[in-house]
Amino acid sequence: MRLFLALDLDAPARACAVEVQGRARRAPALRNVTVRWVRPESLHLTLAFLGEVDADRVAPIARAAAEPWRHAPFRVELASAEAAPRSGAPRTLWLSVSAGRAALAHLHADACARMGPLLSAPVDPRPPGHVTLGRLRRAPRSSGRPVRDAVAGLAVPAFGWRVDSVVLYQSRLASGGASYRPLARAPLGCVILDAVP
Ligand code: 3AM
Repeated sequence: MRLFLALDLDAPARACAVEVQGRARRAPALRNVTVRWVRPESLHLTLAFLGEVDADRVAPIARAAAEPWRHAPFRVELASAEAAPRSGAPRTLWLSVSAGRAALAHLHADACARMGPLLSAPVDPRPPGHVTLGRLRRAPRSSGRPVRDAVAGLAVPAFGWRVDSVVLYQSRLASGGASYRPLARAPLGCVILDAVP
């Protein structure tokens, strides 16, 4: 089973991301390439991709993901849309995190420490930093410059939300795009607030 941990956007942030998707769809440079847009209900910030996991490992991973996270809730802000990678054929359109990176890196490190012992391969050590809006299908290299310029020109107003939980998702790949099924959810906020002897 293909699993990942993610942070859900709240409803207003989701609406902002959908609005950016709508403007991107109408950008002339993007009409010449095929983009598989992430459905509104599937928009998320990937905290850690856990990979393909054997069926017998799913329950312990779900139990671990359902344990409260010792991390205070924090605010994530997104600003600026980008086409990645920054050179060559563009493959992904995303919104970059502009605030909350340190908290995200910390939570990601916690997720790696919690999930690592339950997985057969290490978790990608790169801290998270974007919300994917869409994926380009076989875009030619020559589309890179116009696509990157069009996406950078979207003038995204900064928006964000308060992260207060982590969700374990199963990713199901299909020809129409991936769909994500929540398997476990746990709150942030289980912190010791004062010195405890
Ligand atoms: O939508 P984003 O980019 O946030 O890119 C995949 C997606 O994240 C990422 O996991 C999320 C759910 O599918 N992903 C897929 N395969 C991956 C891999 N091999 C991966 N991340 C790292 N390594």
